[in-house]
Amino acid sequence: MTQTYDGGELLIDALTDLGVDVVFCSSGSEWAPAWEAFARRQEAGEPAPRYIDLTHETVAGGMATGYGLVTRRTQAVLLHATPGLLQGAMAVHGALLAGVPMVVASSESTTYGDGPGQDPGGQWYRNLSIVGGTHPVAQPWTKWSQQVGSVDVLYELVKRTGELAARQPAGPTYLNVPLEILLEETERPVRKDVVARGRRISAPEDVAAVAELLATAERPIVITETAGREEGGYDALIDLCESLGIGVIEPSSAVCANFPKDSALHLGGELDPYVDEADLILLVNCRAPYYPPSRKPAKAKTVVIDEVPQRPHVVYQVLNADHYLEGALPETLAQLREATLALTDQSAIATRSAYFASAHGRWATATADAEARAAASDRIDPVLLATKLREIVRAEGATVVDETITHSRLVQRHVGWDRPDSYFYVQGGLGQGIAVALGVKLAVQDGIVIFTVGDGAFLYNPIVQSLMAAKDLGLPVLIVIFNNKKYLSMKMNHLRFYPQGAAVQTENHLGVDLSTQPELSAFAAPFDMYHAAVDDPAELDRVLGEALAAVTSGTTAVLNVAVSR
Ligand SMILES: Cc1ncc(C[n+]2csc(CCOP(=O)(O)OP(=O)(O)O)c2C)c(N)n1
Repeated sequence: MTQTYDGGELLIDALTDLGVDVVFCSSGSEWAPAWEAFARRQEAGEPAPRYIDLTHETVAGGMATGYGLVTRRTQAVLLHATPGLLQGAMAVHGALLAGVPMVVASSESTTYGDGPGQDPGGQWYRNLSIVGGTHPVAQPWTKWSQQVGSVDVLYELVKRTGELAARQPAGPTYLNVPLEILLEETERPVRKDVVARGRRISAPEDVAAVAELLATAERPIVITETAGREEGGYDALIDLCESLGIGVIEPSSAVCANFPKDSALHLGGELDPYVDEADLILLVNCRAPYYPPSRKPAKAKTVVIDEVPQRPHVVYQVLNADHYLEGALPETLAQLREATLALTDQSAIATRSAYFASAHGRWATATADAEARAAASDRIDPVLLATKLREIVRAEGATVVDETITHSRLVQRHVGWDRPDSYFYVQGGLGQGIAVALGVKLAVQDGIVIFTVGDGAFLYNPIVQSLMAAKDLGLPVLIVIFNNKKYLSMKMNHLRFYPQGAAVQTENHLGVDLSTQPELSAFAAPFDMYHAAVDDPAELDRVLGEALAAVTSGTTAVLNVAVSR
């Protein structure tokens, strides 16, 4: 066995020192030096991140996103040159939206076989190269993108790439590592582990100004999309709102569990009528509260609480702030709570809490009414399916990964959540969801993961490659397809623009029909996974029970549920 130390060894050392514990790879010939380093370390019993081979870039990127959402660690994804990067681009963009720190790397030769050192192979000269290099390709959908110029800077540059990814707003960064640099023999670097990032706190006078507003407000509400994404954010938001009597809205743009749905302060997902009744609105990690963006609350002052409120990757953003608090989220919420408690009398808090409790009661009653109506249907209403899934989530402490479209509001409402990190909406383009669910499963280990998806989105997924990963890596997931045999969202949008148009008149809805789809659960058959199709409400409990039992015993289950809408 050769014992040389080269760029491949150095890359693995740098990723290790960044705290990366899993490397997700979709193969390309540039990774031979990394594979050598892994193989040598595995043989020698030396510590190294776990290495995972995936057969599609979307699966590699999506799994890293799911794993990063739960672990909050910096991820590493190895792709192939420009083609692999382009194939993986949607998943990397998804990581950008989901705020997952991730080092993405691929290669572009800069010497094409005419340089000194080892020959990288003719494919770079003949096939793979792109004018300008791969790093400008990645630049628009990553936080930062760069090419490595020499093996002498590789160690520190990989670490810098990871450190940048982990800073707020966290997200993917990209490094173009030419193969000849990975092949080059080099000195071992002086190694140093990357430590946790420092946390910011808000200036006390900024907090005091907001505390004064909050102490005297009669109808203060929080609107949040991603408070729960920060470590400790979910609990800090509960502490703030429960001790001060603040109502909470998680709008349909909320993408993770931020606040318990059964709290008496939870007002649901609709902004009306609360936004216009409110006299103070705290936008807590909420990058796009209103639509249209220029909609303004009738009378409320707005406090924006977010470590980086102006998200650089968001093109157009209207926050309408009267105050900003830009410290780390849990710390800032705790500071605000302390400062406001000292100024607020308990009777005012009780009055606010009682008002929001009755509003929550109306929302809970409407939720229960919708569930009763769904249970009375002779077909499987999607609300019934969501309600049944809630029973599993509560009983098993399961985590939901959601890639539904028209059903996402009802999944959020009727499956709901009562714990941090128990719900993740798949952000970005369709087709990454199974991979994200697998990454979440890799992180939660023995916990149950339920993946909810429409039939259209399911068909966008690299199904074969994702199920293969589920089987090979021992990551059983309960996949539940809300199947309405169409892209309902496309039809709804079309009708919004052309309510009496040619498509309606002629009953010719292009871009919608999926009625020729094969039996979707059958994709599980070659993998010996549990699979079933169901369209009878009376059968739903049985198949859900069987599917859950299969997952508990270690086998992925694909359940194709014909829903009524
Ligand atoms: C990669 C990608 N391509 C296309 C789209 C556009 N798109 C959004 S929703 C949708 C249809 C989803 O269908 P389905 O999952 O069955 O959900 P439904 O609309 O029926 O609720 C499509 C094609 C997208 N979001 N991402």
